[in-house]
Amino acid sequence: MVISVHSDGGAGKTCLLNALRGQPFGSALATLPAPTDGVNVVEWDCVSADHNVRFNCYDFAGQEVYYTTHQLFLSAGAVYLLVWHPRTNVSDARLQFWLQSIVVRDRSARVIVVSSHSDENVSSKMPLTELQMHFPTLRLQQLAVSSLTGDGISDMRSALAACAVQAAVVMLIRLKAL
Ligand SMILES: Nc1nc2c(ncn2[C@@H]2O[C@H](COP(=O)(O)OP(=O)(O)O)[C@@H](O)[C@H]2O)c(=O)[nH]1
Ligand SMILES: [Mg+2]
Repeated sequence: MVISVHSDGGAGKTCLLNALRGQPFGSALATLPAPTDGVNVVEWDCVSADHNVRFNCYDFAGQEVYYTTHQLFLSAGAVYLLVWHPRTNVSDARLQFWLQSIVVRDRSARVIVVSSHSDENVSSKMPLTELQMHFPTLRLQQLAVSSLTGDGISDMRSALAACAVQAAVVMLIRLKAL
């Protein structure tokens, strides 16, 4: 199963993937280029309360020069993480831009919109209802996390594993229908 992680640069994608994979905060910033250059692909065995799932995680560069190439990597059935730093204005974070780039590839994609940096206690006014109205075919949910303190990370593992299981069931049903 694929996790595809998107946002403008500096929102916290790489730190989030490290936190999900149980790596100490800042550790992989030492081993990975920061900001991420191009795309990093890492394998992760996600162990959550209910399911164990092996993910290939695509950590994309936020730099503008790469935005169009992201399209090449978006695969149907993937789980998408759209990371947003709540200190950034919602329109500046261009959530609609990223969702549009996902929906053209996979109209019923599962997308978790992630408010990062929850340790900074900035109130996050996530317009999820509005986004859902703009993109009615996407399956949107939101979570808040801190990769620094680990807050919300375990919930995110469970949410990702649940999304992966749902996606696998849908694929099986489609295969059986062939
Ligand atoms: N306080 C805090 N800082 C974070 C958190 N996540 C990332 N950062 C910092 O935000 C900056 C950008 O993070 P990074 O993961 O490289 O962003 P990316 O460009 O989206 O991959 C780095 O300086 C991180 O140390 C977090 O949850 N809390
Ligand atoms: Mg990065």
